Amino acid sequence: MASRPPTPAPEAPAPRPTVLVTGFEPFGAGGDNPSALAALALNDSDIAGHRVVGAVLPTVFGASRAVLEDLVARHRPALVVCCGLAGGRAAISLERIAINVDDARIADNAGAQPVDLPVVAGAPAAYFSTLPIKAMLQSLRSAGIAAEVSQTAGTFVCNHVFYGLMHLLAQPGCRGVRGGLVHVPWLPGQGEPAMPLETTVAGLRIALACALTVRKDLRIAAGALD
Ligand code: PCA
Repeated sequence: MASRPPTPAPEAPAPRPTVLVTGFEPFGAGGDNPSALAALALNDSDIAGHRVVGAVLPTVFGASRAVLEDLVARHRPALVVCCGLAGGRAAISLERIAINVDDARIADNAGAQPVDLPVVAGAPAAYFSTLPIKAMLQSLRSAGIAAEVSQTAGTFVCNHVFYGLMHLLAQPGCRGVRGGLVHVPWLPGQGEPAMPLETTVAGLRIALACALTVRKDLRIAAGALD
């Protein structure tokens, strides 16, 4: 009997590209950190053909960057969006710039309070976000979600991680990977102004879809006078 040629084994489908979304542990006197709840809510979902890896970083200088670098090395994401809580802000805040300074008004979760130290000694004074923040602003507002461009991410752990991320993505091994930081408001009950978690999660989903699909940012005014 003529033997049939062996059927080739079906090829394993190519793994979906990933997008890394991080939040932070609670810090200071606050309870839940909405950034962590949102990152975990988005974990394993699909946005614009990408699998979301949602993770929580320690609110600790140094350790937060180490965990983030490990996540980037492990998942090789196409895009990294770090999220943090900015109590007192009324809108999803798309951060424009990370600066090379740690200046902590309160202690981090390990008790450290660095003052006027560089995030990375000898590195540039600042990095711009490589997210299309104006296009993200427009898509959030069109969806009826309060959004703004912010000109400062502060000098605490969020800026520390943002700077560390942008410094990492500037290295040759991460060419083409885009990243940035988004601050989110308090949850209802934590303080005013607040944003319900569902709105924050929906907003991040819209912002991520935009960042994954828009290559060239828009040119619309969203600056500040002070
Ligand atoms: N917000 C803090 C650190 C962790 C967080 O969620 C910040 O804005 O620096």
